[in-house]
Formats: sequence, structure tokens, C-alpha cells
Amino acid sequence: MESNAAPFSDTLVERLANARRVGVLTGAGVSAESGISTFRDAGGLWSKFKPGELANVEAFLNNPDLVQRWYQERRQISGAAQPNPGHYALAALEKEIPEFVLVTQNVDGLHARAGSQTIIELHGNIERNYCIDCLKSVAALDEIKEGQPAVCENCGGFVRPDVVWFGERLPATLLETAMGFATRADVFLSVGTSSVVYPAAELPLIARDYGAYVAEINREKTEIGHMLNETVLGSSGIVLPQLLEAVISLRKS
Ligand code: BV8
Ligand code: ZN
Repeated sequence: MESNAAPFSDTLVERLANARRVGVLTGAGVSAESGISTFRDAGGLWSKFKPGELANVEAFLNNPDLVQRWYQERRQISGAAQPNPGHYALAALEKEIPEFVLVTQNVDGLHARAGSQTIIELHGNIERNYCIDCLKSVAALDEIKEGQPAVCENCGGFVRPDVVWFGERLPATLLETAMGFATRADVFLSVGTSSVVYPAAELPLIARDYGAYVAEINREKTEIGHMLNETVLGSSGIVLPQLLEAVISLRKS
């Protein structure tokens, strides 16, 4: 199958070069090379805290200032982080494809900063906050002291990050748009995600069911890898620029 040194097949390059519609799903692995830890890798965000301890409404109501401080810390890290070559390669690939949709589970805003245009933030964005009672959006928070959670000036309700927690519905229109596009994609890439969180992890499987050529790009094979057309093993910051390069040079040849 391999006629090039690249970790991906010629088929993937040809499919992308001839594709009309390309969908991409990204996860925390795409931001790892920007210095933002993932959730489930060793030393990742969930290794210190369990998902249940922080990323759900009950945890928040029990310990609002702990959860607010956790997001403040993550906001600082992603604010200081820079998009990496993987983010930029996706923004450049979008320019090569007639219809391109980037669906991300990431809440760090790096795809937009790298220049991607058509982004669906399925799990929200930690730059935005809102009041859990009156839903009023709340600008950046000051430093949060232990036991003194940030509250809404309007009604005194606790301020929460505008992200989707476990047990919460994803924004319905975003999810429908993402799923609808996956049914029409010619090629679908699943990049840097452990594919364990639903319903986001369903997207590559929907694309496959509707006839797309589906490849995952990951440092390791994921739980859904065996159901896809191809698993490309490698770091997204290295593989994505190589893939972009291969598509552009195939088109020139
Ligand atoms: C919901 C919040 C229902 C923001 C997150 C079946 C159907 C529907 C729901 C469920 C279901 N089964 C279970 C559920 C419930 C749950 C779920 O999926 N649980 C899992 C854990 C079993 N789903 C939900 O609760 C969802 N809501 O379904 O509501 C509902 C219906 C009706 C009425 C009410 C409710 C909500 C899910 C969203 C949860 N929010 N985050 C935040 O704080 O960030 S999830 C969190 O994990 C992230 O947001 C991220 O989106 C998600 C997945 O993580 P990944 O991005 O994949 O990161 P991870 O660390 O896991 O993996 C990194 C990968 O990258 C690894 O594979 C690694 O190898 C790779 N990698 C590392 N470095 C690199 C690399 N790859 C390439 N290059 C590198 N350099
Ligand atoms: Zn309020």
C-alpha cells in the first residue's frame, strides 16, 4: 500500500485531492503539541481529577469555586498556548477543499486562532462564561478565592464556563449540522481524539456508514480504529502538514 515514506496511504491522499466535501473531528490530541494536556493521556487533566469530580453540574454546584478555578487555570494555559503546525495545516487544507467543516471537541479556541473558518465547537469554549440562573453571559472573571465563587452581578447566580459537561446535551443545532455534514462527506478525518465520548465519537462512524473514506490520525489506535478505513499513527502536528503537502503535490502532478 505504501509507495511513500509517509505514514498514510496513497488512497487517503487521492481521496482528499479529489474530495468535494471533507469533514474533520478533532480532540485534545490536536492541542497536545501546543502544550495543552489532554484528558486521558498519562498526566492528562483527568489523571489529577476524575471527569465526574469537575466536568458535571453536580460537581459544580457542590464546589463552584473549585470548578471555576480549574477552568481559570485551563483558560490561562490555553490563552498562553499557540496553535501548532497541525492546527495551521487544517486551516490550509480547508482552503483546498470546496466544502470543509471542522468539528472540534476542544474548548481552547486554537483552531480559530490558526485561521480555520468553518468550525463547529461541539463542547463549547472556555473563553465564554454565563450565569447558571439568568444565563446572562459574563466577561472574564477576576481571581477566584477559595470559598468565594464568582457570582453574576445581575442576579447572584454562580458563573459557569460555556462548555458542555457530562450529562448535558450538546447544542442541538451544532450537533445536527455536524451529523448532517458527516452523512455527505467524501472523506472524514478523526484527529487526536480517544473516541470515547459520545455523541461526538459517532461522527466518523456516521461518515463511514454513508460511504465516506474515514481515517483516524492518532498516536495510537483508538477503540473505533478497527471500524475505519485507515489508522494513521503519528503526531497530528507532524502528520497533518505531511498530508496537506501530499495533497497539494498530487494535485500539481
Ligand atoms: C450527552 C467538557 C446526553 C469541556 C467534555 C452514548 C450516547 C450519548 C451519551 C453517552 C453515551 N455513552 C455515555 C454517554 C455519556 C457521556 C460520555 O460519552 N461518556 C463517556 C466518558 C463514556 N456523554 C455525555 O455526557 C455528553 N452528553 O450525551 O448528553 C443527554 C441526552 C438527553 C438529555 C441530557 C443529556 C457530553 C459529552 C461532553 C463532555 N464534556 N468536556 C471541558 O471541560 O473540556 S468531554 C472531554 O472529553 C473533552 O471535551 C473532549 O471532548 C472529550 C474527549 O476527549 P478527547 O478530546 O478525545 O481527549 P482524550 O484525552 O480523551 O484523548 C486524546 C487523544 O489524542 C488520545 O487518543 C491520544 O492518543 C491522542 N493524542 C495525544 N497526543 C496526540 C494525539 N494524537 C495525535 N497527535 C498528538 N500529538
Ligand atoms: Zn444571573
